[in-house]
Amino acid sequence: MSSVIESIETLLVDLPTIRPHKLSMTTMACQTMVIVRMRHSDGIEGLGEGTTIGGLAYGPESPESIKTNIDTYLAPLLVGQPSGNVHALRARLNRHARGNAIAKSALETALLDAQGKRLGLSVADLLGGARQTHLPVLWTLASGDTRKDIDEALLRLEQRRHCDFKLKIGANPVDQDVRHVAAIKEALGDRASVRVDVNQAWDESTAVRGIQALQDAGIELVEQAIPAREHAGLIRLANRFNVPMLADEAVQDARDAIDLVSGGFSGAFALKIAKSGGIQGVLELAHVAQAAGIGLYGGTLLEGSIGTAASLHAWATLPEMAWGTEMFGPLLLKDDIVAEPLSYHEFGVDLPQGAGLGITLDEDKLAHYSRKN
Ligand code: MUC
Ligand code: MG
Repeated sequence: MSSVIESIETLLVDLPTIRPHKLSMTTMACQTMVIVRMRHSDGIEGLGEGTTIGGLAYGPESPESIKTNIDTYLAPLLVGQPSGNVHALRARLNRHARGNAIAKSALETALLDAQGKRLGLSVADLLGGARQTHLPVLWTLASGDTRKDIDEALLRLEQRRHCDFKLKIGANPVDQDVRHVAAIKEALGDRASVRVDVNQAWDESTAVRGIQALQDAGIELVEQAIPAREHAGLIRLANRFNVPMLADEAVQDARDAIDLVSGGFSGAFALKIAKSGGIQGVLELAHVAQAAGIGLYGGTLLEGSIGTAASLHAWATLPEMAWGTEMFGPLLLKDDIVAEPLSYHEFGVDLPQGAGLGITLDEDKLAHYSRKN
């Protein structure tokens, strides 16, 4: 008899970060992941992860809402259903539940992990095959201190772990942020690509002033300078400057991609499985971008190893991305809940091998870091 989904367990897992991570809207000292354990009647377990940044600071889903909404609304739509048809199960979730992209992404990851294990294929193979097995990974400098950020970047370069750096700005007055960025770019020179992420903190006129100064300082990419919903403003900024604009919060899914492209956006799109409700949704977005000649960037919501591995399987199926990836989430955390951490070396990360995601839980660590109530 074919397999059915038997149970779906969700766990809130709190892991401390290696240093405070300062973004325009919050400072993180800890990351909370929602880990999904989906058990099937053929004995296979699928793993998934739904993770956001800073409670409700980044978007409308918090770790607690992700867990509650899976437990109360989404899991009952899946339990008892045949295990193997991920397309049908995704459609069922979308038919009965609106929004909740991160929760849906966690569930779809668990479905794909289980299906891969069932068929003896990696998730990338399940999606048609990997075109890359070692993906470039950038590092985000966000200690909040210029000297510390420079030292951190120099160390990463020396370790050959990262040669592209993203600076989180927008929390301070624009002139102060620009001085901080320019000092880091000057210290690193041609050894590294330096980009910034403003996380929506500026209005358009501040953005015009800030981006002009960042462009003059040699910054290579400006991510989400203005609020997510201001598509017309983002298009104006992209047309005004030579330095490319990277749309992040503005482009959640293929629909946003079509709006931006048809409005004349030139620049790049940050992909995140969490924004698009999972791997299938993010690949739809990627394919729109590819058809429109928009460059891609493999983004993270600072997921741990499970969410990062899921993203890597998706990115691996695409041609090399114009702006690489930022799949460094596990490196920002003091510890891990998987038996074999992802392998970071030579300025990138290896696509995990093995069936499904290629990830095995460390049960002791999972129990240790799981929230008890
Ligand atoms: C974002 O907005 O890009 C990615 C790296 C990082 O430090 O924060 C994220 C989210
Ligand atoms: Mg961003």
